Order: sequence, then C-alpha cells, then structure tokens
Amino acid sequence: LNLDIKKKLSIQSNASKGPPSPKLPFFIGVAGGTASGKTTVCNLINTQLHDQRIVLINQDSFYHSLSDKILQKVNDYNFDHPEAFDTELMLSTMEKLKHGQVVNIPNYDINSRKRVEPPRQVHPADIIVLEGILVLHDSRVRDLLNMKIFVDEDSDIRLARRIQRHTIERGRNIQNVLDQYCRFVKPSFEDFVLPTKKYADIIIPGGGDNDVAIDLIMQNIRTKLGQHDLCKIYPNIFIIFSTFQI
Ligand code: UZR
Ligand code: MG
Repeated sequence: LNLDIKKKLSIQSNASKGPPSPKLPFFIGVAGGTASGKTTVCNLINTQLHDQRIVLINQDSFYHSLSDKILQKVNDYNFDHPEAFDTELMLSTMEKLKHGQVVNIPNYDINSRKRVEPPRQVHPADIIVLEGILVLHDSRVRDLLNMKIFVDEDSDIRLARRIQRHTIERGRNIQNVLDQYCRFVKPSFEDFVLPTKKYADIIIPGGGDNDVAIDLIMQNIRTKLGQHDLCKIYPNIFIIFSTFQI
C-alpha cells in the first residue's frame, strides 16, 4: 500500500512539473436597470478586493459610435437596445482578457456619442468586473462570466435617480429626459434588461445600499476565488487528497 501511495504521489509530482499554467481571470458581470446601483456595487467590490488585481469595464464603452446622420435624429435613437452596443467587440475583448492578452477598451464620449482616441489599455488581471444594463443579454458573454449579479431597485427610485443624474449632473432638459425614459428606457428595460434577471446567480434587492448582500457576495467571491486558484495551480489536488484516504 505504501509503495502504491508513493507511486501515485510520484505520478502527481511529475504531472505538476512543466511551465505553470497561466492564471485565468475571474469574471463578474453586474447587470440591472438604469440607475439601479450597479456602479455602487462595482465600486464596493473594487474597494473590498483591493488586495487583488481587479479591473472594472463598463458596457457603455462599447456603445457604437454614432454617425453624423444618426446624430441629427439622436432623440429617436434607442440607447437601451441591445443593438446600440458593439457586443462582438465586447465579447472578443473579454475573450482576449481571458487568455491573458492586453486589450484596448474603446473610449466612448457620452457628449459627442462617438469613440474618441486614445482607447484605454487594460492589462490582464485576477478579477474582471463587467458592468452594464445588458451584460447578461448575450449568451456568449454570459458563458464567460464566473459570477452573474443583477442589481434590483424599484422603477420609481431608478427614475428619480435618473432624472437627478441627467438634469443636475449632465445639464439636460427634464422634458427630454422623461420623453426618452417613456419612449425607450422603460420599454427596453421591460423587453431586454428585466428578462436577463433569470440568468443571475445573485439578485441584490435595494441596489448598492444592501450591506448584507454585499457582505455575502464578498464572502462568496473570496471562496470562489480560492477554489478557482486551487484548481488552476493544483489541477490534481483532489486526486492527491483521495490518495491519502486509502
Ligand atoms: P446607466 N446613455 C446616455 O444617456 N447617452 C449616451 O450617449 C449613451 C447612453 C444612457 C442610456 C442608458 N440611455 O439608459 C444609460 N439612454 O446610459 C445606461 N437614453 O447607463 O446604467 O449608468 O444608467
Ligand atoms: Mg452607473
């Protein structure tokens, strides 16, 4: 039996030789309606995981650059529709990050509604947080995510926050904000954003103000990160444990 264990262990040690496998990042997706508290949740995750290499990426960076023709009728443009985003580019960018490559994240200028230079260069990290209203919409993007979060908040609270954000902070006209909300933001939320809630691993009621939910998520991320790392560094660890049980 002793010989058997030694033999098995020597197989294990041989198997673990060779170049160390590159560390795969842990992907977290944070979705939810406009002004639901997504950014607050992402900032809390970022602050609490400061001991890790963590990168935040916003889906807004992948908005299509609008042509001057479309800009002439910008009030008729639906920024809350899945097709408003360059999802192919977002997907390929995430895949590159997964394989440890440096990527360029487009720099979307919310005032001109165009991509501007220079893009943001992002190096591979331990944790990548992807935030946006529709990050759970595309199944290929969902499949890349190790943890899917949906931030839930009452529609009236979200509307109140959105009015405040768009009028006071961005200097827009209240009538225009309300028109856009009723024509595009609300219907697209119901048609495209809300249906992605079913894909979430975790739903946070009360947005970023839910301390208990944030604590639970942090514990879960740390546990999952530990498992994620162990499996990557020691792919045979579970076989070694079972060997000792003989
Ligand atoms: P959050 N958005 C703009 O207001 N202007 C743009 O050029 C691009 C996007 C808005 C978009 C969406 N809607 O509701 C919101 N509109 O940004 C998503 N109209 O961002 O989740 O932070 O609210
Ligand atoms: Mg936000």
